[in-house]
Amino acid sequence: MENIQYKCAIFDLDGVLVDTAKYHYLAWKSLAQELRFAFTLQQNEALKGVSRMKSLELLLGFGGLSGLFSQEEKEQMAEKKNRLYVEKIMCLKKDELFPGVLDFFRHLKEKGIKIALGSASKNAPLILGRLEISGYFDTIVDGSQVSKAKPDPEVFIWAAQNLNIPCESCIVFEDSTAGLKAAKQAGMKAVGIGTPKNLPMADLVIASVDQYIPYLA
Ligand code: B16
Ligand code: MG
Repeated sequence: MENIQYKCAIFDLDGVLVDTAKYHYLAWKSLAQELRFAFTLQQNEALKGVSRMKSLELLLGFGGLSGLFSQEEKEQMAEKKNRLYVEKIMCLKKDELFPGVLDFFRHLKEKGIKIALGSASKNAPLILGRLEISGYFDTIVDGSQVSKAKPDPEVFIWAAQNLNIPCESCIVFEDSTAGLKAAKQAGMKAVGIGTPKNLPMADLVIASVDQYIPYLA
């Protein structure tokens, strides 16, 4: 991967800055239990980076319950799952921020590279507040501000536009397939956080964001 000086680093939230996927999983699992089917950690992988309503559709599919509920019933289920999830993230501690994140943010600030959030989560502001990192961001775009969920590039394009930076000068850090596709569609560099086997479409895969420090020009 070339050593370009990007002007903006856009971060996904869940799975890149903090492991909230485990709390999403527990909340969806409770809902599945109420509906009397088992929901596995492996199935939860498919929900990463996916919007709340799309996640519910996938969950109902895993339980063989697709097409059985009205829109109103599904909205009630999604609300219930969110209440369970919010209960859990209200207790999130700032030491749950992944190691190396603050170090990387400081390197970006030193280089004059803007920091943006591009998350599908409507709970992003609450999570950033709990982690005490809201002040690092030059712009925050979350699930409450976009009309099209990842893999649509809207969330990342908004972040770039808010900062008046061309898409090709942005680099995205993402842990999900949907998010990496969105970054590529936006014409941005897509760095996967995880393992190369799971993220084949990434331009580069690293285990944590601070491993990108040596690539900063
Ligand atoms: P909420 P990200 C995504 O966040 C999560 O990965 C995904 O599991 C979740 O369903 C989605 O946010 C919506 O979250 O229900 O809190 O609005 O990875 O894009 O930061
Ligand atoms: Mg994510």
